[in-house]
Amino acid sequence: MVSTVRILGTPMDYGANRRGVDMGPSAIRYAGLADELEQAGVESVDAGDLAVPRAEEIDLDRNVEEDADIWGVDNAKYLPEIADVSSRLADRVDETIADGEFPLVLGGDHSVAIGSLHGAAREADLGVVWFDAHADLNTPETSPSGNVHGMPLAATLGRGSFGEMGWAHAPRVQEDSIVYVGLRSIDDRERELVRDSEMTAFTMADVDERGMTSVVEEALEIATDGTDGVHVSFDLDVVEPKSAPGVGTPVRGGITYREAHAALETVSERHERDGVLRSMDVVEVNPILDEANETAELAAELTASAFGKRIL
Ligand code: HAR
Ligand code: MN
Ligand code: MN
Ligand code: MN
Repeated sequence: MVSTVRILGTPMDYGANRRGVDMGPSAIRYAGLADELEQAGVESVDAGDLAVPRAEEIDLDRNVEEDADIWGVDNAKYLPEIADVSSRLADRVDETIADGEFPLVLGGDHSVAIGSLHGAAREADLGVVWFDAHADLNTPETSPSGNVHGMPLAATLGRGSFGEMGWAHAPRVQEDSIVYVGLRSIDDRERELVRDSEMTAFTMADVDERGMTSVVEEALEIATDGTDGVHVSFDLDVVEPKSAPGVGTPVRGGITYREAHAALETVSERHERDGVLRSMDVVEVNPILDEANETAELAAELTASAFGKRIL
């Protein structure tokens, strides 16, 4: 069983191209996260939300033109704001682990993972299992959109201009300890980056062929090999849009409702055996794009599965 789960809401939407994902933490709480965790038999404490200034308060023209000068980087929207939130989130994650609790980060768009990973990898060599339709490996140099939620793994690995950014680059996360599950939407330049990397990628075709349980068992083997613990990053867009419509960048052909549960049940079984899980984030829930808060409900249920909730 995991130690007390500390919920760290991170209502950040600077990394996405559509507004509303900042309401993810509220939507997941409203969907009954605390009850779900109780049913899983874990204690939880809600540490509230990190303060994140609204995008409306920030002048985007300033962002695009001046940031290029200040940071030497263009094509990474809201980078100074993301740096600020990431540093504060990383501190919270690191503190949570130091206090003996388990950090559960609620996004927010996937750029929140930059802070989660940085914090969880301060005192440990960290493996990563990345559930996502997307590879999130663009650098500002390769990104077709400039949206940082397409870049968090590049940031963590210190690729491209992220190499100079200490708040982003987490040197105790090694490429060969990162495993993708569920990929199906990769940009052309990004495809080469994934192929040329030491990361392991289980695409949807691998899930079709081998089944989710076997894929996640192997993903955990790889992510635990030579590391002190594993971070699970769960982007809700890995799930088929019919079951998870409230995400900013839906891609059809995703994992089913049951496969999603099987994936996280497999994580929890492995954790019960040898305590591998160190931290987790659940991201990209956008309740505005959802008619009945279905995606947040799924996020809450899946989190409970990860922490040991079972059918019987
Ligand atoms: N690859 C595209 C880009 O870089 C879109 C990826 C972002 N979407 C996400 N992240 N939800 O997983 O812009
Ligand atoms: Mn993502
Ligand atoms: Mn995604
Ligand atoms: Mn290694």
